[in-house]
Amino acid sequence: MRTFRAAPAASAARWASWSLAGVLAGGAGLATSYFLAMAMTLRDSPVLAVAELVIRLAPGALVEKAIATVGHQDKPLLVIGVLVVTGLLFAWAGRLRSRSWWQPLLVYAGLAAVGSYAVADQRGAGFVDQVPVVVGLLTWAGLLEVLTAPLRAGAPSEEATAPGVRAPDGSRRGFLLGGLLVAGVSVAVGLAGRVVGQGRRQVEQTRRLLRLADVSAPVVPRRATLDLDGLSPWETPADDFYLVHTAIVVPAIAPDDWTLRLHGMVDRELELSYRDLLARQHTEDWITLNCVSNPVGGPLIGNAWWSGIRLADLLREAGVHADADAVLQTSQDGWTCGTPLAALTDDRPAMLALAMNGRPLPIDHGFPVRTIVPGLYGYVSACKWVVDLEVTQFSRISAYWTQRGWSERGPVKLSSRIDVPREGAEVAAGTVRMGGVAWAQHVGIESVEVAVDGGGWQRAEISHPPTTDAWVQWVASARLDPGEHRVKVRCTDRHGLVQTGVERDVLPDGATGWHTVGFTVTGS
Ligand SMILES: Nc1nc2c(c(=O)[nH]1)N[C@H]1C(S)=C(S)[C@@H](COP(=O)(O)O)O[C@H]1N2
Ligand SMILES: [Mo]
Repeated sequence: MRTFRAAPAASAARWASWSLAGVLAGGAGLATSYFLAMAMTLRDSPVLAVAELVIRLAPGALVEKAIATVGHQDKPLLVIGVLVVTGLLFAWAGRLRSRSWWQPLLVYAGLAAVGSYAVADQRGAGFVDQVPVVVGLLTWAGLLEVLTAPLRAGAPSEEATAPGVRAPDGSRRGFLLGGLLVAGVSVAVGLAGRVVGQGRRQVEQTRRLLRLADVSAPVVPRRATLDLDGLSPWETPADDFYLVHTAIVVPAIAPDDWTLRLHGMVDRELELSYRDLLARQHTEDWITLNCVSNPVGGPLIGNAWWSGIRLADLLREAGVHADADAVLQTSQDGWTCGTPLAALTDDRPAMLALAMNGRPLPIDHGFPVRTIVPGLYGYVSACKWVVDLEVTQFSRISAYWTQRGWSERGPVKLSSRIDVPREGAEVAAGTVRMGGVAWAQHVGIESVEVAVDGGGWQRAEISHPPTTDAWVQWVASARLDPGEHRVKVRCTDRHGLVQTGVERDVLPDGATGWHTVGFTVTGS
């Protein structure tokens, strides 16, 4: 039985110290994760992601009521709410540390799991979006140890703490100094995050307000689409358009700060500003962009309405030397690609694009200016945040992906994909409708065929967009009995080339093979 108890005031002070240590370590973790999210230009910090998750999970009626009650303050209030709850949990974790080293870790891990889930639940989130959460968790765990070290030294065990016995002055001072330092650094890191995030926010603001007079809104051509539930939309919305880039910190370039140098094997070097581009004749087209890393049937493809300046015109003005055969493109993030000069000067609408689907390019898609070349994979042509074009020869250059084993030339391979039914889907017996997309940029799709359960090829209906640079949609149907079925698809281009069934990996110049989908037809 214990005969002595710490005087209430001293005990309260000790509890307060442990709680404070928990809150300070937690705050430092939040500050680091916020800074990282801003520096990596991820959309939001984990805290905001959690707040948004709460909004998504809350019943609609409740959200509406909350908005009606607190007006437009609902979001800040929600963020504050999330911060208060986390703060209390941080304090609790701090106290737990007075008893055990692993219990606070469980609290932190739980919080990190919620943050991680919220981040992953955001549209288009990937592995890198988890980095701030992980670093935040490590910061919590590490700093809690550091901050509570003096407290643990000052109170080695409960029995030894007699009434009126205070922690030695040294450890007390140590705790306070450590706490102040952590608090100060956290605030500094948080502010730094704000400053870093501001660049992108300002550019995003400029982008939103930008009105491009010569850019017209996309109007999906009538004959370009077919009607089938589950088919990829013929025009890929910018928000759903696949993203591939090597940059972790995506360049945020204000249009006024952007210039492009066109030089190398030319008679006259050109230096162009964003305004120069705006003043020029615009070209617009539907163009389907593909990634060479797209596996057969994969999602790394999209079709958009691009507006910009024809590269053929600029190159003619610069006066390209006869012995040049390549253009080395450089992004402001240092990424490079080598593009065949011929693809930029022939009749295809290769362009410096300013707009995607009638709006200035999203930052992640290369704002303010990127290159788009129909018929070439993105890795050899579609330079985002492009700032330099050097007319040169392939024999003299090597570019980012070619240095890493990918082919120097990257013409898009004709291919096709099944969107409906999905792999593993269950569909009702009777006439089963199938559909998808097919592409053979700048040559055009002549026909699409499907084969069910190893039967013969059967012609699908295809859509007829007004350009060969965009994909077509296809639809087919078959009467199928209940049971397991497999469908495969292939296409033929207008030169008569039939899509090969030989299966090849994406490396070094794009996958081949027929997309195949297995599904179940249910009885009745
Ligand atoms: N600056 C830069 N541009 C780039 C890349 C990159 O990593 N950095 N990736 C290329 C690749 S591999 C592809 S497939 C396309 C993808 O363009 P998107 O992200 O707009 O879909 O961009 C190309 N342009
Ligand atoms: Mo790519």
